[in-house]
Amino acid sequence: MISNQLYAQDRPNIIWLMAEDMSLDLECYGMHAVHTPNLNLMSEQGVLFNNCFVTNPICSPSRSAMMVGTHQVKINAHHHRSNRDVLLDKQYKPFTYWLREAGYTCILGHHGVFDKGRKIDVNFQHVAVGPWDGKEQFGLFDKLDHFEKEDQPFFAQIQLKVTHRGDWWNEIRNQSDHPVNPDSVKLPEFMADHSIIRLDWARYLDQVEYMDNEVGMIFRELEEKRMTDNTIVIFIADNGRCNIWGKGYLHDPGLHIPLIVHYPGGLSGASVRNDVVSATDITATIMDMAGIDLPEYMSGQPIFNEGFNREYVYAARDLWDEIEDKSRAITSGNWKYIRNDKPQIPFDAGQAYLEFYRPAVHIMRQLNSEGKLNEVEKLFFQKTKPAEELYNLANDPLELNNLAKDPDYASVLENLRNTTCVYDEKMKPVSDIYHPIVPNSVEVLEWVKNEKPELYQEMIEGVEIGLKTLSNEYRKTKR
Ligand SMILES: [Ca+2]
Repeated sequence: MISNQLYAQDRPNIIWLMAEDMSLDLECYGMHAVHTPNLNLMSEQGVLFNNCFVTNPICSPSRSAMMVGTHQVKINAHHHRSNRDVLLDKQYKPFTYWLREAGYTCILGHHGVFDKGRKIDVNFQHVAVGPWDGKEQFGLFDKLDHFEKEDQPFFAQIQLKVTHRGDWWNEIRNQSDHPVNPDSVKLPEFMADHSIIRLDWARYLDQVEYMDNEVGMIFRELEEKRMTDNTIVIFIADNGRCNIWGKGYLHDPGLHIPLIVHYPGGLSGASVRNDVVSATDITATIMDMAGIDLPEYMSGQPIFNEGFNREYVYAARDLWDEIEDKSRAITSGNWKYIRNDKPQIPFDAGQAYLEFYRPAVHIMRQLNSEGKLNEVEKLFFQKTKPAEELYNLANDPLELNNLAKDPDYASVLENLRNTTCVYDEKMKPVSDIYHPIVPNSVEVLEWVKNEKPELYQEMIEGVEIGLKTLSNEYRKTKR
């Protein structure tokens, strides 16, 4: 342990910045109408990845996989917010355990970012701060909110939560010196061009700009503390944007995330990589950069090693609140295959939580009922899901043309279908313990419908009425 700590002094600090619920919606990835000067600079001086994907399109399963560096299905952490009272199977450890063993101080959050950035959200027994033995002690980090010289080498995981939908979005937009003009945004083709949808998109980009500013603040702090050269900064998201086909879906707006790595002391800048990377590879990369041998169980691989050779990212959608779905996908960056084991659950499943947070769905549902959506806009509102989906991402990046039934692509389909089965086998859960949680969003939605019909009507008309405040109010009525 002592020798590790001595050796550790030469090791780089590592900061992992994780934006919430964001797709490749940055200026440096070509998004229109948004200005992200700090992330632009980070990518100019660092390495930008064009094909990074999470292993589940929502928070907790995705974060569980990243925390262990192993696919969430394999470690039985794939059901959203479930199994929080279940121990991580003893063969696995959170990667912060290994970092601490190697002499790193592990820090969660930052005092200067929105809401302090302390979200963990993993589906096994854990606490934020304290030691870990996996039996009686479940601490993932050593301290909160500040990285200092005496913490070196340190690992800091900072959540940039502002981009997550919440009651603060209007306030952030109102405070902005340069609110994004709804007329300047460019909506993806699968969304209806409607003033409320444009405004909602602009509001989202306002949060992205706020978040970019937070990234700039972290870099300034590194500069002031003279840590820039020996600190690796990694920027990533935990899942895609909370909008149509995004968060919750195995389509690219749900799975495809930004990844930028900045390390002036060790990586040459201004480079772009197009090979396919899994979010679990980031975990492996951090351990590798900290000089730690990777445990056998890790499904992630270090992305800067010569031997890095990922062909596919395997992703899964399972329980999310009251929707017990099961779908699996693989992507090579050029091709995407999705197998929907429960095709009877439609894409627009009426999930209570999303009713509160997807203005575009309400608007487009209404337009659909009036027969006003075009063919690609209508896809989201199919009565059932196709059992299989196949997309040629090179020609069809928006995944509008399902080729699964096209005989010309039968062999591609067959190959990807079989490869998915290989992954199903490889990532088989280590146990079948299943302790699902029942969210109260279903009851709150019913209550709003019955007790606050005017507010409910506003929601249907595209106003994001939010869940948190209403949920608190509802709880009081139950006392
Ligand atoms: Ca998230």
